[in-house]
Amino acid sequence: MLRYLTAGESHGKAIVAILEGFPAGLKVDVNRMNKELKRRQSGFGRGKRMQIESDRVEITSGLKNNLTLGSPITLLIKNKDASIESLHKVMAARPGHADLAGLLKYGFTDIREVLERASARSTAATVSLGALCKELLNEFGITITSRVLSVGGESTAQRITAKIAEAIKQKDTVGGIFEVVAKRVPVGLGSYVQADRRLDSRLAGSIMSIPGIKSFEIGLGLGYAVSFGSEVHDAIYFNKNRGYSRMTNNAGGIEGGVSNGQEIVLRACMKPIATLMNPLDSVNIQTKKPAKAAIERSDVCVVESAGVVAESACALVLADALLEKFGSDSLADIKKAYVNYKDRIAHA
Ligand code: EPS
Repeated sequence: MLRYLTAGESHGKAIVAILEGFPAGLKVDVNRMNKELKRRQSGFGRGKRMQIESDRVEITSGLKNNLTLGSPITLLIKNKDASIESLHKVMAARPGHADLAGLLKYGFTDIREVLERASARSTAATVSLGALCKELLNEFGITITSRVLSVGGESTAQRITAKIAEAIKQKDTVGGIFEVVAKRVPVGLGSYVQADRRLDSRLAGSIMSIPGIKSFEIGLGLGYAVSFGSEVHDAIYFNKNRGYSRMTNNAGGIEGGVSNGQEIVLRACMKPIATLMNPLDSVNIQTKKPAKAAIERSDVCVVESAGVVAESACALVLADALLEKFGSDSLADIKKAYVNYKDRIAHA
């Protein structure tokens, strides 16, 4: 079982992740992992923090000569802005942020204590974990990519840029929809036999854990609600050379909670960032008097970055499901089991 924990405050010393259950014998390309971290920081609409940080991962355990040891892997990303001890108090909760619920839950008197950990800065840890899982998936030819489908209801590149520019001008923020596609995922990952083994529920949980994600769908998703079964289920064909095939992929690569060998297609909606430079009504948590919500340095649009984070969330689930199916100790053993299985499927 692949397990992980992350730690770190947005302006603390570092963001950290520990990954356990990762096999021995994988050669890790840290430069390639750092490219993933850089992708997370990119996109039109990111805030000033992205100009301060240039996230780079240090692997401080579980690796020798760039080869994984099978022991827990520690991933560390140092924060350049580590000013947590001197930052000002935050007194008016931002609608849409964890501010108010977190304040009440933990009994704080300063919203700063909430937003430091509730910050999407934690997604740097997710991406470092996902980058490592991508290194493993890469050994099996599995790739995961993402793209922005729409921002603020606009879907062409030009209109999306204009929409984000408008949000910047209006001191507002804007959300949107992104898509994640995983290619060459073998048939048979996940299972229909138990709720917590279903690949779709695991992907949903992983993607919904990304801050700001408000909806998630697989394949045709909500589109299933307006169609007849005959119009949307992917008919099955067989050819001696190619084996089983489909002409469509409305299922998004998953049937009955099991990968079916088609591309896995996921979509999610990232809400507009909660920090508005022209803030909404809120309340001062000390005086209880009306106040405008706090203004913190923030982003305007992070749909592209959210897609990169979701690739990692997806990579974590697929790597876990792959290890569950083919073994998890030694990469050489896993590869043998994988080849055997592929051979059986090819002759099924
Ligand atoms: C982020 C770092 C944060 C924010 C953003 C994401 O840094 P700072 O608060 O110092 O500007 O830019 O987080 C949020 C907007 C949020 O609401 O959590 C990052 O590294 O992605």
